Amino acid sequence: MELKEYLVVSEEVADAVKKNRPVVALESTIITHGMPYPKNVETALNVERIVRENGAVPATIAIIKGKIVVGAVKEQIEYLGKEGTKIAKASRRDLPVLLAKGKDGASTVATTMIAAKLAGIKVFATGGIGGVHRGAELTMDISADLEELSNTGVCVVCAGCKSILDIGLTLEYLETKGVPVIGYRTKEMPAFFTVRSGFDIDYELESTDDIAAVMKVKQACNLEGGIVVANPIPEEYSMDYEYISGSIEKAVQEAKDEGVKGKNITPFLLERIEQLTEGKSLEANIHLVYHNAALGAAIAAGYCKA
Ligand code: PSU
Ligand code: MN
Repeated sequence: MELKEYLVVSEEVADAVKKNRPVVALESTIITHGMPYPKNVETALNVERIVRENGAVPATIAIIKGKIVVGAVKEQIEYLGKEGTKIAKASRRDLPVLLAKGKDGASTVATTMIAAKLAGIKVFATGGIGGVHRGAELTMDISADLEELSNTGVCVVCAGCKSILDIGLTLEYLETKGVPVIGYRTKEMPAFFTVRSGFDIDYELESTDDIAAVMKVKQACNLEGGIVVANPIPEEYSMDYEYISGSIEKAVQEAKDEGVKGKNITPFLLERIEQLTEGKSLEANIHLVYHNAALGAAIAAGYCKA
């Protein structure tokens, strides 16, 4: 068995990688588990368009019928969006089983990083990364995304992480694992729906070329692993801190009461928060993903010319 039996890279993406042109990887769990149909498909296609408008080739990643697809086409994105949570959420541990069984899977941040690296893609844009869950000192629920960031050399552009997680512990974990966290024009870790979280980050960089330079140096020095670029949601879409915190607290309590665990927690919380905010969280979510797609394309372009 060889990798090429399991990895299908679209011609456009393969060609761009070969010619050192900017490419941005995109995940599919955000489509299947992060947003409802049909907004999920509409958003995924808009994200691809935004990446293109900003000078890069989009590469939506998913596991389809036992293949890691890098550069999914519109029909595949529609399929993922319609099937939604019927498709398995696929993190690192799920990948070999789904591939061996010829099944479908939605790539999380971890799996998208793995696939991006296999395809030679350096930049990946998404909404939020997984992290250390609240109460992890008892549940040990720590996303495999953090381990992947420690090992896999891809730059992940996100709007921080949601306060469904313990943001402080997530930052501690990233520090332990040697993952640089860079604030794009901010010194504060953004909390997904809000610009602020109350947690400082060590490095603020002002330009995409500065970020590309960090990526290049990291690679030159054989410092394995990824980079987190935290890009705050645009002010005009940032939600009221008290309002969103109230909804998150309520959703977290419900998850506890209903005994929701493991990989089901994040999708459960996302859906409940959307209901509790009457769809306002979804609008914020969509806009921050667009914002990250544009920044990801600019970083990828900076990397290619550096
Ligand atoms: N956070 C979000 N939206 C998401 C996810 C996280 O705000 O859709 C998804 C991403 O795919 C992420 C995954 O990689 O959930 C993390 O899940 P877990 O905590 O089970 O590793
Ligand atoms: Mn988990």
